[in-house]
Amino acid sequence: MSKPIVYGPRYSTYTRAVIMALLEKRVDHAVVHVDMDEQEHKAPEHLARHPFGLLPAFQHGDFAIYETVPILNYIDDAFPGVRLAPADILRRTRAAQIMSVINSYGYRPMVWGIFVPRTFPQPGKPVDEKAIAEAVPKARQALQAIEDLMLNPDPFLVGRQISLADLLLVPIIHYFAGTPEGAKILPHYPKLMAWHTIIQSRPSVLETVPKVLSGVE
Ligand SMILES: N[C@@H](CCC(=O)N[C@@H](CS)C(=O)NCC(=O)O)C(=O)O
Repeated sequence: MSKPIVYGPRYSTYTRAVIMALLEKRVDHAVVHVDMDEQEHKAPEHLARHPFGLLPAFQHGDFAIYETVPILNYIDDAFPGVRLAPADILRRTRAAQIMSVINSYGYRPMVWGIFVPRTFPQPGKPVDEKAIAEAVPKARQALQAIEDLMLNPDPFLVGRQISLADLLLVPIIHYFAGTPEGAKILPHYPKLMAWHTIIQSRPSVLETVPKVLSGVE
């Protein structure tokens, strides 16, 4: 079958998680850039891949998927290599629960509520400090939940092996950690801090650092 294609920009946290899964499994793949600034994700060509106009979308042969969690599960099941879903039912369930917390409660306050307005202030407009301040307790609540759900003393979120939950979370924490709010809040979650320190040296993480973080254009 032809190699899988990821549609999305490498700076998108969800797209990055999918690319990291492919790297972890050593799957040869292609990435087709879909630019958010240019609104390419709302163009008919992309809406045909993802009716909600979000990123990423994924194609393997004639099988197309949108929504990151099923894409990650498909990659794990369809390709050989390291298993990214824990075999143990409790660990697998905790990983699924953490992914749900990330999607439902963590992504929006950390990325859109704090990282985006801090990193890309609108020219000529003051930063909406009130909106950022409102996102902070939401981010804290999600981080506390993830910290509580982590299974210690293992280095990754739910065990000794990296899991789909780690891949979904790392791009978000990577962005958030670079904001003043993240730098202040994250030290309150020692397990997450230790996890972030360890996972940052993972090849799949290093290979996918977005230009916005690496400073390379
Ligand atoms: N539920 C979607 C969320 C994907 C998502 O929000 N992606 C962001 C980029 S990281 C996006 O497409 N944002 C564009 C927009 O909100 O218009 C998934 O799990 O794939």
